[in-house]
Amino acid sequence: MTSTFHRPRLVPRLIATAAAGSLLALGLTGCGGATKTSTDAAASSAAAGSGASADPNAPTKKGLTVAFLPKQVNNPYFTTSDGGGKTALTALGETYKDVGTTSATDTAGQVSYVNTLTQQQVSAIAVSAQDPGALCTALKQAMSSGVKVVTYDSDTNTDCRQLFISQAGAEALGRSEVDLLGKELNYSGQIAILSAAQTATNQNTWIGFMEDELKKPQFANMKLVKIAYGNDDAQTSFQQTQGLLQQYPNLKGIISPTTVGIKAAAQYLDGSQYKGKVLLTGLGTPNDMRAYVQDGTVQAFELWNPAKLGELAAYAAVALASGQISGAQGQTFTAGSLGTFTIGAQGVVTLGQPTVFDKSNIGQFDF
Ligand code: RAM
Repeated sequence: MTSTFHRPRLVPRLIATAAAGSLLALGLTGCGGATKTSTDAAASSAAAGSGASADPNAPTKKGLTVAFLPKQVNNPYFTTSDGGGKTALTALGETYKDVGTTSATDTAGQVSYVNTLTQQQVSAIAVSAQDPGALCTALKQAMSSGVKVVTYDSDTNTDCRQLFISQAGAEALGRSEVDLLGKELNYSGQIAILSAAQTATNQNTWIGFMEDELKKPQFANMKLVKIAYGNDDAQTSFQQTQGLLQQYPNLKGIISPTTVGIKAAAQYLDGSQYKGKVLLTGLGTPNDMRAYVQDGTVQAFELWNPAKLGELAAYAAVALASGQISGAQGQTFTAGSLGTFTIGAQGVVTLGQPTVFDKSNIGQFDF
């Protein structure tokens, strides 16, 4: 496919930080003592470009621009995650840029942004994919023109990026949400899932593990009756919740693995006859969910720290753009105060474990 310049529909939100010379000394200084050989660099990995050689002791390049392209720019979750990216890039004296669509289902818009960033020859793109396949051609063009590509939060196909910065193990996330709801419901009753976009890689992966978890004998009396899609839009998610309750009056629980969805579902339940009767869990931010936990609409839910996810994506992008890593399994890089990370199979780097929030701890978190 030829490279076509598409003008983004939105004016990019540009929050650039100029390189501050004195801060550069704080930058990456190699890989925390890891000794990597060219054989390591060529180690097997499905990630595109990972066969390229890497030098863990290469200096951090100066004057890099890393562009964040979230699923959706007006989503507080991404404001926080990308803010973490900005923090990291500012600390390194590099330039941060943030562009994206207001809708989480504007796949064509997201592709346009990738093309524009490629034209602009940014050093690296950190993207949360709205749709795994749709971005591939554009991301491959970006990589072949020298732009490094990191996905974070929501992945594309493994050959369409160099690294995926994963928030937490997808399997543990999916299974634990079912386990949380199962305990709350005494393992009995109809349940539904309120997801984000139908194409979202992250939600679909988690849902796959939820469905698998539900096959275990202890869930024999819990039945998943519907997966609804709120498209990470507050109003659609609210209406979908209402629709679920109308269609399934005996519904006992909802899992919403999206910060927008769980907030809208909590809002709906809170103002309805179902408050405290239909239980809700999933992935939300403590700030969005605090009131609903305190008033008993929601007992427990999960999330990782989105700011740390963005920070890690930024450090990974800078390490790639500096040639310290190439994306091959086993390579390591340092991510400031987050520590040293090792690239796993298929170019996946995992931030850590999610936190379960409930009445006992929600007061301690502010994001
Ligand atoms: C929404 C988005 C994002 C997801 C979180 C949990 O903000 O769908 O991709 O990771 O929820």
